[in-house]
Amino acid sequence: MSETLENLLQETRRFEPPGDLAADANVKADAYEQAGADRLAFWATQAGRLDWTKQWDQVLDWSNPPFAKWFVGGTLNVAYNCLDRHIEAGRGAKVAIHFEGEPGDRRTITYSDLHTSVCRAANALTALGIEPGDRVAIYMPMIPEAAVAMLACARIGATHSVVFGGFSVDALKGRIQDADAKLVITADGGYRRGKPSALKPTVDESVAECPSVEHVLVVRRTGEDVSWTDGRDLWWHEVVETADPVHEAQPMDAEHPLFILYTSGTTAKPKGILHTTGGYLTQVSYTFNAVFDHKPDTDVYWCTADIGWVTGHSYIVYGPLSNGATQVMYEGTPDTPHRGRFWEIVQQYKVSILYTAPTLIRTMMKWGDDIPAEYDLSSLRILGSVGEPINPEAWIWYRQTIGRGETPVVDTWWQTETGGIMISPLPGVTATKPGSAMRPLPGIVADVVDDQGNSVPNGGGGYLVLREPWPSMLRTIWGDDQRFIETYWSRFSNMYFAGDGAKRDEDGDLWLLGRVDDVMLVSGHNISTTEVESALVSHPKVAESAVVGATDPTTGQAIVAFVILRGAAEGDDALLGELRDHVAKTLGPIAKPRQIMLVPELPKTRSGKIMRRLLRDVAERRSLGDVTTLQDSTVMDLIQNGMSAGK
Ligand code: 6R9
Repeated sequence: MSETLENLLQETRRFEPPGDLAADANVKADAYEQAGADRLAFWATQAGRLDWTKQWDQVLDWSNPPFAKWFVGGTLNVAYNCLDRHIEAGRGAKVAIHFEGEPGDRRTITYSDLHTSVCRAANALTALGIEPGDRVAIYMPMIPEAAVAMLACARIGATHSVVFGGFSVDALKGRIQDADAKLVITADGGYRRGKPSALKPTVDESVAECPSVEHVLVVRRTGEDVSWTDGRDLWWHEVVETADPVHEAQPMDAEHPLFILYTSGTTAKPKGILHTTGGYLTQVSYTFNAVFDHKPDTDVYWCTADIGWVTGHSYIVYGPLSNGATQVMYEGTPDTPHRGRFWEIVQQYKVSILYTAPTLIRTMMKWGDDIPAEYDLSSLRILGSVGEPINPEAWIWYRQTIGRGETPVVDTWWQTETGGIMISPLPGVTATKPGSAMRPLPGIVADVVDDQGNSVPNGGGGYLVLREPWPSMLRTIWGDDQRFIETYWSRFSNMYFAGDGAKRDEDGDLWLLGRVDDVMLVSGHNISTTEVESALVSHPKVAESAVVGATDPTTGQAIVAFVILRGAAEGDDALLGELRDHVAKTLGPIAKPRQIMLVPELPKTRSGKIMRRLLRDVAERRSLGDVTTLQDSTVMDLIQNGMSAGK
């Protein structure tokens, strides 16, 4: 990219925190001052929220950048911090997880129950020969045993590698091999879209080519028949549920590897992002408390992510449990058996903090306001968003329709690599702007820089970078330090390159503009896909859109937009003209799409991010590239057959 990104979108709406929430907030404005005055002392204070078996000697060792060590010399156990200490404080009877299976089965799991399960699993894993530092692959549906498996690994110092349960044989095999996992923990299957969806056959096929795997531990969830390899395969209910429920958590070094999580990357080999123990838990625990203003005695929290993504690791397992939260865990899809399922769950459990993704918010918008209107959502007091830029109109819809026009919306920017939330409003402090993630959290130093790595002034756009190390930062790419340096630390010297475009507005607040690879270059102007998409979504008839730059003989690239209409809206040539004009009016004539295509669906990754690469193939009339990470592989047929194009 030769120039900085254009900033086109003007958004002037502001939402102050509710007075009572601000008065009673866990974190107040002075946190920014404290962290600004002494960042390392600030993080040391946050580390003090955890129980350490040995105090650290040094907060940060940055003598060999970019390889950071946090809380050097300290020891602690992550599972102890998520379980035992709550029980020791008399809160063992508190509900940790309200599990809601897709078929409607329910389980209420207290902290004591979860502790017992994790201790049994820890003993079982040890009996299977798993030792500290060994890798364990976890390939599971969204059931409590997934969290139990992760915590059991943490308890004995094994490094887990969770692979999303929707991934294919090749993806699972590659990840098991890259990490040399000794054990795979899986289930016969889980429930998706109203029926059982098998997992064990994928494991069988993968493990056939993974000589490092000694055992496969299988949870019985669906009860469907599975093929069985004697000696290798073991049932969870035979091995774990009969194991000794007493287990003493072992102290781990602060830098002991806690988990590896692979980021898919668009083309290249997946990167095994390595997270360690003390710094990771410090940051996810603090940010859960700060960003969601979590009150352990009254809040019920629900994060709709899958445990296979970093959001599930940090904000279903480690953040909430280290804070002693009560949370909902839901196994299935949002429209099974009906499109009100999410809101029914909010009503049923009186969820007060909801954390979900823009893709789901836009889907709910598309389904129409009358669905959430059927449920009592008055328990909600904080709404979170993560995963993609949230369009201002989707943000407003979330606040108005789900949050009664009262609840703060926290748009949280972070990555698998950052481990925890980095940029976000604080709900009791920040006057929010729809579509902006606002400011780096206390203790985080982010910036927007130009091509040369110079900070852009307010009103400018460029690349998002992190200027100082942070506790939950990735430590390396598993087995590939060189790639770690090249990917994140070589674009600019002494800065972490996040790969996202951003702008800083006149007030100094940050707006994320999507991956820099997606930026379009139109007649010499860099235009962000996010801004054009947001302009389209601000039209009352548009539910969702994805924008790409297609090669164009005159302008270099031209803007091609794919649009899903809201509810019952009818698409005709007049509407397409109106939408193009609407973008031109909102952002300026340079951003007017050359072409808009109405589509029934958009291609998304399994974590809900739009795959613009495939849409570029459509726009440029090429055959499609790799579609294996698509959530639904039939979507591209739908798009190519059901497209009505307008000029
Ligand atoms: C947590 C997660 C990371 C990428 C990141 C960015 C996008 C995430 C965002 C956001 C704008 C937000 N992203 N949150 N963009 N606003 N609030 O999603 O991790 O799967 O590794 O994806 O997601 O592009 O670089 P991961």
